[in-house]
Amino acid sequence: MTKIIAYIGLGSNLITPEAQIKSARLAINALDKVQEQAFSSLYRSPPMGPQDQPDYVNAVMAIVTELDALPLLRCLQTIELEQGRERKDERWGPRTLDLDILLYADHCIDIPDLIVPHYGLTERAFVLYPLQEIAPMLELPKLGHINDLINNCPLAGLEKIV
Ligand code: ROI
Repeated sequence: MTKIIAYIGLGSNLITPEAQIKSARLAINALDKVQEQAFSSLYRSPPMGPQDQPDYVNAVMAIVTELDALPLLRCLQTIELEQGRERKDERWGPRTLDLDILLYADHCIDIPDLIVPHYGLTERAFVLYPLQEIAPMLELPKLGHINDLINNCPLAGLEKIV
């Protein structure tokens, strides 16, 4: 199996979000056939969607992996559950941990459980800015250069956590 570079978006707005992101990073690193290549700063942003929920902490991680996209997704979903993720009916409600496959090399995937590139990517400053931090030259399949996406995406209150 060839090695693939994938980008994972991490987000949390419940139960010490910074700690959730840090322990998710450790859990992803502990996966078989996954190595961390880069990890962005942590960023804070107001919620996109319903406003009656806490601010989010977000980050983006680059990994090198020999897992196919769907097995990788299943591993990430297991980590979400281990960190207390509850699936609620409310759309875009608060969550202890959200792990999304943003990109999987230059593959375009559209199967019932998984759309890659991630469908919300171009509108989400909390994804694009940390992604640009760790991959400033990135060309995204179908979407173009990361810098062009950033130029069309206002910060919307996103702040780097120092
Ligand atoms: N808003 C922000 N700022 N960060 C997120 O990670 C995030 N995740 C979500 C929704 C509810 C869309 N809003 C978010 O899933």
